Amino acid sequence: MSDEYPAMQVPAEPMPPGYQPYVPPNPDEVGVEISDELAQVVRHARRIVVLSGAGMSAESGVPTFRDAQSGLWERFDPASLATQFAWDDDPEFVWAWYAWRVGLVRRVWPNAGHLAIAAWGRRRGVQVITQNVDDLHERAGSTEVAHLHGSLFAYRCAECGHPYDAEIEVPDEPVERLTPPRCEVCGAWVRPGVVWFGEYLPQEVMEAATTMIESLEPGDLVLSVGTSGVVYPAAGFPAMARAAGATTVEINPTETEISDHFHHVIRDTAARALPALVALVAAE
Ligand code: BV8
Ligand code: ZN
Repeated sequence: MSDEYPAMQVPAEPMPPGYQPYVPPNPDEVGVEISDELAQVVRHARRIVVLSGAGMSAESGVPTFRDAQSGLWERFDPASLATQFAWDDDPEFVWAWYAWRVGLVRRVWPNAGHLAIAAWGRRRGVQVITQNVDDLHERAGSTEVAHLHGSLFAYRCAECGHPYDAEIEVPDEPVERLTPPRCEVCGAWVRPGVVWFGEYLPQEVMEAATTMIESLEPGDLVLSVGTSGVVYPAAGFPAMARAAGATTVEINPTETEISDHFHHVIRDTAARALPALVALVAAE
C-alpha cells in the first residue's frame, strides 16, 4: 500500500465507532481483475466521470431497485411505487415508503466505493452523475454530484411545487401509512423531491449531465457503477460517453442491458473495485 497517499479524511460528521477511514488497498491485496491496458488509462485519465446507480449504495446496506423489497413493501415493485399514479392512488402509503427510505439512508454510511471516488476526486477531480436519491456520495466527500432523479432529502408541494424545508416524521420501523406534511403556501400535501417514472428529469440537471458527457474526449475515463442500465435517459449515457471518445468501464458483479457499450468490464462490486482503481492512482 503506498503510504504517500493521504488516508481518506472521513467526512466531518462523526462516523460510527470502528468505522475505518478509507485507505486505498494494494490492488493485488484486493484481487480485483484490472487489465494492464485499463490500469494505464486509469493512471493517465484526464477527466473522470462516474455514473452511479443503486448498486453503488448496496454495500452501504441500501437495497437496490432490483433487490426484492423487504417487509411491508415486499409485494410491490419499487418502480410501481415511484410513480405519480401510486401517489394519486394512495399518497399516505407512498409517503410512508419514502419516509422509511429517508430513515434507512440516515442510518447507513458511505462505503469504501463512495470514499474511493471522493478520495480520487480530491486528487484528480471526479464528476459524479448519479441515479441515486441518497446522499452517500456527498457524505463521503464528493463535491461535484449531479442527481438525475432528485433526492430523498428534498421535499416539495405536490400542487404548487413550493419547497418544504422542515424535518419530516421518520419512523424507526416501516409503517404502512404516514400522513405527509402540508405545504405552508397552499395547504396541499408535500411529496418526495424525486423524479418518478414518467416524469421529466429536472432540465438543469439533465443539461449539466449531458454537457459533462458530450464534452468528454479521448483519454477521459467514464466508470458506470452499479446500474442495471434499464432506466432512461440515464442508461443512454455510457454509449454517449463512448461516442465522445472516452474510455468506458462497467463495474457490476453481473452483466447488464448495456454491458456491450463498455471498453472494459470489472465483474466486481463497487466497494472492492473502486478502491483498487484508486490505488493505481495512489501508487504513482
Ligand atoms: C423520462 C427516483 C421523459 C425515484 C427513479 C413509458 C412511460 C413513461 C416513461 C417511460 C416509458 N418507457 C420508458 C420510459 C422512460 C422511463 C424508463 O426508463 N423506464 C424503464 C423502466 C424502461 N424513464 C422515465 O420515466 C424517466 N423520465 O423518461 O422522462 C418521459 C416522460 C414521460 C413519458 C415518456 C418519457 C424518469 C426515470 C426516473 C425514475 N426514478 N428514481 C425513487 O428512487 O424512488 S429510477 C430508480 O430506478 C433509480 O433512481 C434508478 O435509476 C433505477 C434503478 O436502476 P439502477 O440504479 O440501475 O438500479 P437497479 O436496482 O436497477 O440495478 C442495480 C444494479 O447494481 C444491478 O445491475 C446489480 O447487479 C448491481 N449491483 C448490485 N450490488 C452491487 C452492484 N453493483 C456494484 N456493486 C455492488 N455491490
Ligand atoms: Zn403548495
